[in-house]
Amino acid sequence: MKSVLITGITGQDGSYLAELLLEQGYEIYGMIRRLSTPNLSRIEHILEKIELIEGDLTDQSSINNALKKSQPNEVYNLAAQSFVATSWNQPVLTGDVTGLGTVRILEGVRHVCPDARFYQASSSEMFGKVNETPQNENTMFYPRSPYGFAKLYAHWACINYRESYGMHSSNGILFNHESPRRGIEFVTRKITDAVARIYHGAAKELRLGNLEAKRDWGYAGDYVKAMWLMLQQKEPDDYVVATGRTHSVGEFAELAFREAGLDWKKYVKTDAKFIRPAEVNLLLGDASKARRVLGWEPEVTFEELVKMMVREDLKRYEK
Ligand code: NAP
Ligand code: G4F
Repeated sequence: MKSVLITGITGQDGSYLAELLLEQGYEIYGMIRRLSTPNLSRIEHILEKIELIEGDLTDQSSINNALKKSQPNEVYNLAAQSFVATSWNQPVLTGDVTGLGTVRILEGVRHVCPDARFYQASSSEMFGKVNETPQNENTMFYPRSPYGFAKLYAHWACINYRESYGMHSSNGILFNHESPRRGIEFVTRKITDAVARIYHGAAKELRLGNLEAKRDWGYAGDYVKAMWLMLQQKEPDDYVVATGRTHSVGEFAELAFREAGLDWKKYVKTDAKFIRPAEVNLLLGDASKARRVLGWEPEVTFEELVKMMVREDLKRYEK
């Protein structure tokens, strides 16, 4: 039986990836950090089928211990300080976890299990102030936040460990992907959660920042399949994973409110508090390499994604 270590297993992607790999028959180990209240809600339904190991991306010995204990054939590094807005408030922590944390785990793999295949959660945020549209694996990087430049450092670390030590390390340059399990501070979930609260009379308005920003939004359940496919290839490589369609924050809000029979214009207010020091205005990915080499295709459309998220939040508030 193949064994796998997932960092960030308590996050959105970690939970979907763990479900996928359980279906594939993997023995699953997840690295979790100590919190005052455990954050296991996304993996509650599979807790009996996986093993959790305490560890933190800022702590080398706990990472090494997790690798020794799990003896993984595959390692998925999904853990990060992943919220772009917070990265301006906590730039050093973001660099430590999201950037250096990746080097710590690469070092761990190099010493403890050098034959393990490694996946790095790279990000379309690295394209930042985009140099061309759509963005592909050869597009120049121009990060626009401490999160963006921490991910870029991690991205290049992954490539350098591949080239220096012959490690099977791949970067998935994933564009935004969402789901009903998306953290509540990210704009899509903030919107669908607010739609449900407004619908049920628990809120009167929704305050957002830049409504013009455009993102290539896909479904997280589809994107974790691409991660797994990357590690099944003979050779490690880097891949853009995206839908090839882009929509503005305003369009997302309009559709989400409409799904609940509400007019978004009546409820959405703009608030300077949510405007970022520097913005990534437009992301649109070209995933033709992933399609060609991995045979990967997104299955859930933008409209289906919005509907799925709104319906789940409406159900949650009904309860
Ligand atoms: P997420 O829901 O925010 O999950 C992040 C995970 O990292 C959580 O499990 C969190 O643990 C863990 N973590 C945070 N700090 C840690 C630390 N110091 N040590 C160990 N674990 C730590 O993120 P996601 O949306 O699933 O994204 C997964 C990865 O893909 C992230 O690296 C993200 O930056 C990257 N990415 C995401 C997208 C996207 O659109 N979702 C796109 C491109 C790249 P707690 O539960 O304890 O907080
Ligand atoms: O949902 P967001 O916070 O996601 P963002 O910044 O694009 O980052 C996400 O995707 C990246 C991939 O490109 C990941 F690497 C990263 O980990 C994360 O998952 O914001 C999306 C857009 C931004 O342009 C933001 O300025 O929505 C705009 N926005 C407008 N009002 C808002 C709000 N974002 C948030 N979070 N909250 C608002 O009120």
